[in-house]
Amino acid sequence: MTTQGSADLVIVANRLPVDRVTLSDGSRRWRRSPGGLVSALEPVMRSNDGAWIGWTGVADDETDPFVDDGLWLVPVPLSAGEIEEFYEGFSNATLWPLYHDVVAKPEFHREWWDAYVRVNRRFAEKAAEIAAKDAMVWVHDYQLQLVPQMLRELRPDLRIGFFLHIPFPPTELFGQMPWRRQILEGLLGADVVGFQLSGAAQNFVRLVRQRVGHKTHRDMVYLPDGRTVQAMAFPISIDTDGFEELARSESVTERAAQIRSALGDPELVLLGIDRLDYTKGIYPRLRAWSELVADGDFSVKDSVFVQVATPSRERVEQYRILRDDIDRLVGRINGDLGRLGSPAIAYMHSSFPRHEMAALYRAADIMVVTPFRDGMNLVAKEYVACRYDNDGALVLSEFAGAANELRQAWLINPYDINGMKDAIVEAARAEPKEITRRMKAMRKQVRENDVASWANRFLEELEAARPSHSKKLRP
Ligand code: GDG
Repeated sequence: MTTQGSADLVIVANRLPVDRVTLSDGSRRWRRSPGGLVSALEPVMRSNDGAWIGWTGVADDETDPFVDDGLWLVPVPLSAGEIEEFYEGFSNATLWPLYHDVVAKPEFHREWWDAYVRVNRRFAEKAAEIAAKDAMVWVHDYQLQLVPQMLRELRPDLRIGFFLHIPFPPTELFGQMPWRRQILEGLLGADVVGFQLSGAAQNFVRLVRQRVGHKTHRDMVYLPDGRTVQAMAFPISIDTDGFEELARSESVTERAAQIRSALGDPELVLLGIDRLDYTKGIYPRLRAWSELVADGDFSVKDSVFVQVATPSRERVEQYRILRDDIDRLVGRINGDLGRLGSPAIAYMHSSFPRHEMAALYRAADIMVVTPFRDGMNLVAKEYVACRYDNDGALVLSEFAGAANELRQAWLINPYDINGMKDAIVEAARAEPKEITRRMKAMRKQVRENDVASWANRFLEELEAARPSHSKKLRP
């Protein structure tokens, strides 16, 4: 057995919640990466000697564990070869497309799988080393599905939770995976396996019954050794108050007005914000918009579509192809339909600070979120959180997890371009009363279910998972 550490709560994720930045004087610092997850977990981590295990984002980085702003961060090194095979390969060119309905064709390579196993073992060994006796370990996402089982073997005393941020595919698609049984067994090392939606939890339980042969009942799996595993939905959310506060600030309000004036003070601003990813449905969305303009439903004189595509996974081939496709599409649409000073689409391939994101959300009359498949989609919830006047319309794909909660959005099927066009027209022509009714209901949902309540619910379930364990987290 590995020597035990002192952390009562351990988060294991592919990335640490910091980025290394080089300042103008050449010195190097860690900068906390923005994101609801870390701010939601920060309080409970501080009161429980929490530690976060993850990669620093830099190849062959051998940084020792360090404390950043009160958080204990424990780096796991990845070599350049492992980044290629484990991260870009198996995680992002095998699992990512397979789990998103095979929107792109997943590639199966045995060397990638070997790297996935090797890297997962490294994360599990690190967690085993730093977790205190009976500690809680919470493993995150598709890059680390083997960690629960590997860790369980090293440290049977731990309570282990796993949360998958992306969809879990139907049995027919998961069946393609050559290492399907190993992945299911990897996940079964956890006491609680969490998903965004209950349908995903059901897919998992069904697969365990079919492919591993364990007994199951509803959301429970019964293992031959007497242990049980619970598969449940925990829809993730955002720091709702934080977004609203930012949106209400004077500087965001000013910036939102500047954005509209920079766009030529159009009557209607539509907005899309996504990582540049083929699952996000950017292509059909822009096509729908271009047809609406070409058909004369909207004119570039008084309306514009702002599309922000944040650079993502640029070394993975499918992402390069997508970038070229979108560049070409935007160029063609603006070439055909734009006028001097009035493009049909204002396209930016760049990432922005949170402040600018909030200003964009404030500046947009209609937010258009059209993924082919998405675990949740936080952008949709962030837009809602920023619309404190109960104005603004959300057009949302029914294939985003968020559609389960944001029922009052204009729900669309991204494969149905005409349906998408109709929804955009309806949202643009809707009476203010109708817009308010819908937005109010969505705001209630997002206010009552923020990321802190998500994290607490998960940790409470994990705490309850093994009643024989007396250890409790300090609030
Ligand atoms: C995965 C799942 C699930 C984006 N561009 C910028 C920026 N962002 C922020 C957004 C939002 C986050 O990144 C993106 O989250 P999404 O949920 O929309 O999508 P994924 O990145 O695919 O996330 C997804 C999520 O995990 C959580 O479980 O919802 O389904 O795919 O918060 O605001 N933030 C800043 N600048 C940008 O340019 N500052």
